[in-house]
Amino acid sequence: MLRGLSGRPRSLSPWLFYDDEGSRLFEAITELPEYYVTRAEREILTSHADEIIAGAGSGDLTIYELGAGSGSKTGLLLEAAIRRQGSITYRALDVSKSALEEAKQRLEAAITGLTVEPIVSDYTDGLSNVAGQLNHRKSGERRMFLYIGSSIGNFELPHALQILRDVRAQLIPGDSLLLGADLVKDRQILLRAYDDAAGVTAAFNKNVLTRINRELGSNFNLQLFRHRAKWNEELSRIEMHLESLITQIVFIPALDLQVRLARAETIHTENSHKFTDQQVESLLHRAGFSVAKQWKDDLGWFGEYLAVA
Ligand code: AVI
Repeated sequence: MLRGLSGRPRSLSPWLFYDDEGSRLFEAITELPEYYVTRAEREILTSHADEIIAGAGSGDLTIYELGAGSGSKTGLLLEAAIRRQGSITYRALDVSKSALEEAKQRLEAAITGLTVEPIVSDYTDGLSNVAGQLNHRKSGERRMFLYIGSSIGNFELPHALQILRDVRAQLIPGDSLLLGADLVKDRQILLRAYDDAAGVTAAFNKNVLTRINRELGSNFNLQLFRHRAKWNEELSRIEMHLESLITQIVFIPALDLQVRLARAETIHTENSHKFTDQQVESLLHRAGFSVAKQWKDDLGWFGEYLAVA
């Protein structure tokens, strides 16, 4: 954080968004009329879950998910797997132990035939920290990894590629990865999705300052910052920033850092890359996968890619 805030341009890691309040605000974002991402992906999974699971091939399927979150879309795939083979083990990876425990309770109560095995892991730093849990393969196990929700878009491309390669290293021929990716579309639609009329995304973005104030004792005044969503055409991504409305100095005692912000200077808080089919395919190829099948929502705004090892 020290490097991001003292460097130019100034930045903060997007993973700081997800404290309890940030996770609640993100769930609220997924319900916004402007934020089509979650709805478009749910539409695909609702229409094609059986086909997706059939694409995973035969064998005793186990589903793994990176960044399991609230798991509401995943339920559609778990139910399809149960229709096919009677029961399913779902191994959910997430940094938050409490989110995983909550998801286990909720999903096992709602879906008969489901066993949830939480794996606490920050997969963004590689999967070697949970190698012990991943290396053990049940005999006859066929794996399907899920990396849905276009979380892949929140990483710079080299890091995104590394995550896909880490997943590939856990798979053997016949296993698969289901990757959800948000696609390039009209700029105004994208900007509205990241700067909604009700101001929920603005609150989500500014919440990072509240978190730093609470955890590091700083004195960011939220009134003196404005949420900005920008489309970066060259890098094909939406960027979220917090723009300083005046020239100001913020002190962060825990880092012993004074941040001098000029008027209109921004702190870059998130990237959300938007892909073409070709870009997703090329990323997957470079990570050692080939694309077996892909699906889109009716508007062609979101893509779901079944990649095989
Ligand atoms: C989690 N991730 C895929 C979201 C996105 O669309 O990039 C995070 C988000 N940021 C603002 N709105 C939603």
